[in-house]
Amino acid sequence: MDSNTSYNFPEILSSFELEGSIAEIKPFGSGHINSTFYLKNAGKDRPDYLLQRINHYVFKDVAALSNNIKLVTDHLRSKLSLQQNADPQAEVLNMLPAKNGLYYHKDDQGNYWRIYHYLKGTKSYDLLETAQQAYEGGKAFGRFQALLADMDSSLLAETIPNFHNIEYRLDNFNRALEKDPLSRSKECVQEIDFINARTQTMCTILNLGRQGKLPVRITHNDTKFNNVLLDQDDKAQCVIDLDTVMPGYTAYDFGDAIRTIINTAEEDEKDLSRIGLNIDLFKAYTRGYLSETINFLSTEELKALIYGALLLPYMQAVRFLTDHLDGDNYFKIHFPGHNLQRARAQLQLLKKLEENQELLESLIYEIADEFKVSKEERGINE
Ligand code: ADP
Ligand code: GN1
Ligand code: MG
Repeated sequence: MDSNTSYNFPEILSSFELEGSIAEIKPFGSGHINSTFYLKNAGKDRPDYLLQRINHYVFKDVAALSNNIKLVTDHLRSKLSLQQNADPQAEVLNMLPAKNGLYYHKDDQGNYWRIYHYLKGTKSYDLLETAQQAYEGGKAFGRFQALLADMDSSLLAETIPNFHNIEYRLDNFNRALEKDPLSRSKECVQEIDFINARTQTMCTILNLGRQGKLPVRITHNDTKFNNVLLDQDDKAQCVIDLDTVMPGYTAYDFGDAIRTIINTAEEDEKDLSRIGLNIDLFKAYTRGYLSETINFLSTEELKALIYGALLLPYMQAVRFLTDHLDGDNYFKIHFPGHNLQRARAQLQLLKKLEENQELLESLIYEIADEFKVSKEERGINE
C-alpha cells in the first residue's frame, strides 16, 4: 500500500526529537499490517531509526497500544538490567517519545506514527535456514514469556479484543460466508468444508482455559519467526512487533512460532506440494523454548503446546479466508487472490501437522524430559 501513498515525511519526522539528520527513508520489512520505514542517519555516529505507521483500522486504540508497549519494554529493561550478561539497550525495543509527550504522532491525514531506535547489525528471517536460528528463536520467545511472567497482566489493554479466540474468528468467518459480498465462496468450497470439519477440535485450548486448566499469562501473540531479531552470529537479540502483547495462553505463542518455523515453504506458498514439515527445526525451536520456560510451564500447559501448533495455522487460514471473502480489508495483499492462496497454504500445513501429530507430541515430551532433572533438582513443583 505504501508504494503509491505519499506521506508528509518532513512533518512526521519533525514531530520527534531525532539525533542528527535523516539522509534516506526506505520501506522495510514484510509485515501484513503496519508500514515500516528505515531511517538512515546522515551522520555515521548517529543512530538510525525505524518509523512505523500504525494501522489504526486494525489497532483502534493507539494510545492504549502505545501504553502497552511502553509498560512491557520498561518491564523487560528493568528485568534485564539485573542480569549480568544482558544488554537492555540492545535487547529491548526502545520507543521514542514524540514532541507532544506521547509515544506516537498523529499526522494531518489521520495516520499514526511511532519511531524506534534501529537495532544495528540485526537480521530477521521470513524463512529459516538453520537449526541454530530455530533454537535461538525458541529461546527468545521463551525468555520473553519468562521475563514477563511476574508482570501484572491486568495492566495491559486488549489491543485487539478476542484476537486468538477461535470461536470469535469462526463467527466472523460464518458471517463473511453468509454475506459473501463478492460471491467468492464458490471458489473455496473445499477449504470451507475442511475448516468446518474441525470447528470442535480447534476449541480445545479455549475450553481448557474456560475450565481454569490453563493460566492466563502475558504472551506476545504474533510469534512469527520474523518477529525476533538475530545478531550477526545468529544469536537471539530482541523480540519485536509488540502490538499484540496482551494476556493469553502460552500454547498460542508456541503454535504461531511453529507455524512459521516448521513449514518448508513460505506462508503463502502457491505450490502446495512444497509445503512440508522440517522436524529438525521443530525440535530445535522446542528445545530453545522449553529451555527458558520449563520451570514455570504447568503440566497442562505443556500438554496444550501441540494443540497450539495445530490451532494457529487453522486460525490463520480462517482469518485469511474471511478476509478474502470480505474483500481483502485487513491483511495487505500483493495480488488478487493472495489471501485465498495464503489460506490454502495454511490448511495444507495443517494437514501435514495432523498427519504427524503423534510424532510432534512425543518430541515435545522427549525434549521436556531433557530438562526434567534440573527442574526436580531445583525443587520446582507444579
Ligand atoms: P510488522 O508489524 O510490519 O511486521 P515489525 O515491527 O515486525 O512490523 O517490523 C518489520 C521489520 O522491521 C521486522 O521484521 C524487522 O526486520 C525490522 N525491525 C523492526 N524493528 C526493528 C528495530 N528496532 N531494529 C531493527 N530492525 C527492526
Ligand atoms: C499479521 O503484522 P504481522 O505481519 O507481523 C497479523 C498476525 C498474523 C500474521 C500472519 C495484528 O502479523 O496476527 O499471524 O500477519 N497481525 C495482526 O502472517 O493481525
Ligand atoms: Mg513483524
